[in-house]
Amino acid sequence: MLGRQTMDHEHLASLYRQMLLIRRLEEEAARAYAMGKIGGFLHLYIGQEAVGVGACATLTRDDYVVTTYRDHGIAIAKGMAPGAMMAELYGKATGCSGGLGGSMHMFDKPNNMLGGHGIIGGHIPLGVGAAFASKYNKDGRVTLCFFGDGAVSIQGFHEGVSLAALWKLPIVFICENNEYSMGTPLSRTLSQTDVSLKAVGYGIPHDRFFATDVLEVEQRIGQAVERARNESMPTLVEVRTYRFRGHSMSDPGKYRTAAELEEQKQKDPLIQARLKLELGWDAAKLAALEASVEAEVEAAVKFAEDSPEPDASVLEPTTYDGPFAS
Ligand SMILES: Cc1ncc(C[n+]2csc(CCOP(=O)(O)OP(=O)(O)O)c2C)c(N)n1
Ligand SMILES: [Mg+2]
Repeated sequence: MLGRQTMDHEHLASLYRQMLLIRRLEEEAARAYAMGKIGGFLHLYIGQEAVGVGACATLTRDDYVVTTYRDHGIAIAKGMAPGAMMAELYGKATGCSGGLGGSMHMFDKPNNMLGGHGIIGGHIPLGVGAAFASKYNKDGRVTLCFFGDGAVSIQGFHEGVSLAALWKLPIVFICENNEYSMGTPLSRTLSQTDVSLKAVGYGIPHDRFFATDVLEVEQRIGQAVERARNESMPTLVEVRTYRFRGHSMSDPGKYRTAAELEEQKQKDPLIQARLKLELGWDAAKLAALEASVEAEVEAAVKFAEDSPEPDASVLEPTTYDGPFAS
């Protein structure tokens, strides 16, 4: 964000810690899912962590974030407690949505995490609405709106970007281009596979880069956030990334070769960040950081395991009065 000339290893370590925390939480979630402790859908963010972590590092707590169903990592990066995230996956009452939403509905009001949404592109106008409110109320907040490459052919994307451009709203649209929509490669869904160029049709700035280096993600998204905050001008940023797991837990990923997956894993942003820390940071500090992540993950799993199921009495008020209406 500050255009760091020399590498600030303490800062990189804090970003690495978040990426590692997300990776380990999701590995444990996958394990719990295989054991039948988590039900429904589970879309893992493994491989894409640098996007959410680098992007959210540019925000304040007041700023808004909204995303799709691949939301666990982004929620953690926006400040959600790991226990609340894990308990939600377990469907427990202590989860961020009271255990009623599950994997696709990571909401966190105190951190202005506006969800987790299952309808492709449907949340993009919601993000635009949040940005409109910020401009109207002059509260100085910025909204980051994340979505997948599969969303850019959808009505909600075009309506959202069009209005944000017309009204010059403080929002950054972040397309996490992981090259696939479920099992369909980008080349079979888009005639123009440079997603960032969609911005030209709406007259807003755009950017496009690979999310290999979390510091670069922070710096490039930071430019767009500053533009939103200082000039109230939206930006469309296409961040090239890759998911190492299937679309969801039920996807064996047969539409891509083992060689392709292996090649992408060689560029794993988490490993890249760790290598930089190994070279330029204190080894004992790195070991302590990793041990603290393990302890935090273990505590989150224990919290979820030990938490109670939601009581049936919450169904009526949450259905008819709206969740957590107060
Ligand atoms: C409107 C709508 N159509 C279809 C679906 C089914 N669906 C769920 S995920 C998905 C693919 C989305 O791919 P992408 O936007 O690239 O996100 P990724 O899963 O790669 O993160 C589809 C088509 C849906 N949830 N919503
Ligand atoms: Mg995709």
